[in-house]
Amino acid sequence: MDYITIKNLKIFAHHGVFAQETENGQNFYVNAKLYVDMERAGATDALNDAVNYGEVCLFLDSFLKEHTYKLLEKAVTETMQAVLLQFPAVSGLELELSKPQAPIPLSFETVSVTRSLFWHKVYLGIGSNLGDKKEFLEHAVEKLKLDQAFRKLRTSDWIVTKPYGGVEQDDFLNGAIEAETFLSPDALLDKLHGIEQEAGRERKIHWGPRTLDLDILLYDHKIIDTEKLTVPHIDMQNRQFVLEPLSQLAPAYMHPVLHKTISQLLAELQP
Ligand code: A4P
Ligand code: MG
Repeated sequence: MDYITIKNLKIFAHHGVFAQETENGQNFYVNAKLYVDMERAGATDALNDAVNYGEVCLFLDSFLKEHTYKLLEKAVTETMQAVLLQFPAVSGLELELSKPQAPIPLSFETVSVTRSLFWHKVYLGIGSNLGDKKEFLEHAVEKLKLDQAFRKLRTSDWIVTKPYGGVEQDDFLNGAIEAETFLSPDALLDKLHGIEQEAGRERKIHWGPRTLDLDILLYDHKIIDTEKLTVPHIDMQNRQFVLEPLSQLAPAYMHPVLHKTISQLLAELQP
């Protein structure tokens, strides 16, 4: 993967836990690795096709000067998000913030915190079978669109589907959503639960009626199996109401466990 490196960019700023640090300020140093596809810039030699590293340095300088954080961890996290939002061609970055004058009464060269943040491709399943179903789906999509943790959002058609899973209930309206997010899988799940709750979702009957259901179908090509989260969604290959809309958005996407494309899985499911 192509990347730009920035080494030891010196920035005078006011981050720290102690009053004298936020009042007097001190020097910080930034090391950054910015992942950028350079295919085009490498061919055209045009600055317009490149991420201007001068602009990135100026942005880092003003962002870290304008804000004051107690912790390096928080400063790094907020700065990484700001860079991703300010420079859309940066697909991810690693950022180290170091503080050589940290108030430690010992001899040391520097202390630093390093984190990384990337845009991830995600596919979500969405469904409703209570009340104004279309309104619930569209309101959820609006919420995601307004949230800066998501970009490049696309939706499938909404399709009417018969209830799956043996609980007698009203027909569903289902769809799929494609987006990029910088949220981790757990943070994404929490965000989706928040949107479900706002839609008045009550968790009563397993597989029962719901105003809004948002599931994570795919997260990059990651395989996750924790108590809270199974990705790819554990039952997606058996669900026409998932595969049909998903195949509109990502027919060639390879299921990382079953090693079949979404189109193949849909074809195998259809009678
Ligand atoms: N969880 C684990 N993996 C995931 C994931 N990939 N995405 C955990 C989302 N959640 C995941 O889900 C229970 C817990 O699953 C979550 O707290 C999370 O930690 P839930 O949404 O609270 O409960 P639920 O929806 O009742 O159960 P479940 O198993 O999620 O049901 P599904 O799979 O969502 O299915 N028929 C049609 N035609 N259309 C539908 O949309 N939906 C269902 C519900 C049944 N029949 C349907 C439809
Ligand atoms: Mg669910």
